[in-house]
Order: sequence, then C-alpha cells, then structure tokens
Amino acid sequence: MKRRGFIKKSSLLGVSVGIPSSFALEINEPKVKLKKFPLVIATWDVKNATKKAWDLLESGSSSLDAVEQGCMIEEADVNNQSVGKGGLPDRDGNVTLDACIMNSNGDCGSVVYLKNITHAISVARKIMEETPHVMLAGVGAEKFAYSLGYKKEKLLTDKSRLDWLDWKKKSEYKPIINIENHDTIGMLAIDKNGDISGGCTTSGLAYKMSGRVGDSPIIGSGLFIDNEVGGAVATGLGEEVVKTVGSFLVVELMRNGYSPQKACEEAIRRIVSKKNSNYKDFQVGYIAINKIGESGSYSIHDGFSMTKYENNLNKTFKSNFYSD
Ligand code: SD4
Repeated sequence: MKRRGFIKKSSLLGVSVGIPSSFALEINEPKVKLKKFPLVIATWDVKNATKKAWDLLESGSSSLDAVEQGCMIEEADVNNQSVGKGGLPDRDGNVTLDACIMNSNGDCGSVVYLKNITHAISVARKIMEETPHVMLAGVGAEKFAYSLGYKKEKLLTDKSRLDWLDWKKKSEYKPIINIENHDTIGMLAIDKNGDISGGCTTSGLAYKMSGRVGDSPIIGSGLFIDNEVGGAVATGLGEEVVKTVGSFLVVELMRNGYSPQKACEEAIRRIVSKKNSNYKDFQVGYIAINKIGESGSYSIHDGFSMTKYENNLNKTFKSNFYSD
C-alpha cells in the first residue's frame, strides 16, 4: 500500500501509526487549511532569487525548476561572497562550492568541493537526473560538468581575493557568528500541483581548511524534502548541522505533528542543549515548510532572516532566535 494511502486509512480507522491524528487529518483534509500555492521561501534576504522562483511557479513550472533557477541568481551574484562566483575561498585561496537539490519524488543530487563552475546547483541537478549516483566530488564533478558543456570559469573575484589576503595577515581560523544578510542560499518551493522541492548552494565557510565540506551538500543535513510532509534547509556552521542531521530532523518532527516553526525551534534546541555546546560562538538557522504551505524559521542568534514569496508578496522576515 502506498504511504499516503496508509496514512489516510490509518487516520480514518483511528489506528495509531506514530503520526498524531491531528496532523494526519491536516494532510487529508486540505480544503480546511490549504493555503494558496505556489509558495517559495529561502534563507536570508534574497528577494531577487525568490522572485525568479515565484515567476516560474506562477507560470506553472515545477518546484524543481523554481528552486534551481532561484538559487542560480545568488550563485551568479558576485556581491554575495558565500555562494557561487565571488564566494570567499578556502585558506589556500581556492573557491570550492557545495550544493544539493531534492525533488518531490525524493530523488536527490549533490556536488561537493566543485571548483571553476559557478552553477553548482545545476550540476547537482544533472547528477540527480543523468547519473546513477547521488553525489560527485572534486575533479570528477568538474569533469562531469565539462562533459555537459560547462565552461571553466574563474570564481575568485578581486574583492574576495583581497579579503582573503587581508585575512591571511592574521591567519586565525575561527568560526564567526554569521549575521550578515547575504549568505548560503537554501530554498524550498511548493508548485501549483502542491509538490515540494528544495535546493541549497554555498561556497562554504570562508577560509575553511582545504578539503573541508559542510552540511550544504549532505542530504538530510543541509536539506531534506519529503513530499508527504514538507521540507527544511539549514544555514550557518555546517559541522553543527551535520552532527544533528538537522534538516531531516526538522522534517521528521513535522511528520510527527510539529508545525514548521516548532520543528525549527526543536532542531536548534538539540544543538544548543548538547553537553559542552559552545553555541555562543556560532550561528545555525533553519527554515521549513509543510505540505499545507505553513512555514517557519529559527536560529541560534539574532540576525537570521527568511524571505517568503506568496500571494504575490515578496517579503523578508526577521527570524526568531534562541539567544543573544
Ligand atoms: C557550511 N552551512 O558550509 C554552510 C555555510 C553557511 O551561512 O551556511 N553559512 O557550513
């Protein structure tokens, strides 16, 4: 029996399957609560990206096309120094990109430590669609991109190179609390059919160790979609997200009846309540949507925001947070 049918049957029969009946009812009685689709949300103040996604969704495109092309806006923006072209390099001066994408069928593609190609999100999509694999890394991923016709590009801009040279003078590596408005982009969209997809793309932590990979290309950590339940995406210090498999956790909490907001809050609580957590020194933020179009966001510290485009309105909201 298909999962949806099973949930529906179980709720009708009042059978306990570990899913609170209130939630089962919500997803089975959409007329009561269904919001108007489409809908797109993204981490940080990225209105150009959500506008691109919204325009596609409005014209009937899939949520997958919307998140890919929405993320591409930030990848191409050289002023965004944490995504794609213009991203800050690792401590050796190399810009290396991580990205992943996930569709409503639960398929996913991911690219890790990609050099010389701006649109990591598109390479991730091609890995999902055109290879038998989920993840490609480094030289192999780059070779695959060239085989698709991508051209080698210089990702290190003068500004990012000068910032890196400046950093090298002190050369002190420590994670900084990330409160700027422009950052790793994670995007979640619901299309007119009610299908959910998500994408996430980043140049990772500035001045990271060479070879370091964060949460953003790790399915379940940086991003997770379950089309029956919802989706979540993370930003901030990836190591802390990976340790709690954060995005999967948020989606599973929603499966168990949490609202997107409460699920994000609980996932942050898991990080800060760890024994010896030094959460005062780093930032993590989550955004989430559920199947009926509710959304939420939460971070450890002040400064995080979420952009939402729905009902023809493109707005950035300040996120609630755990601690100063
Ligand atoms: C990483 N999570 O590589 C990414 C970076 C990020 O806000 O999201 N910064 O750890």
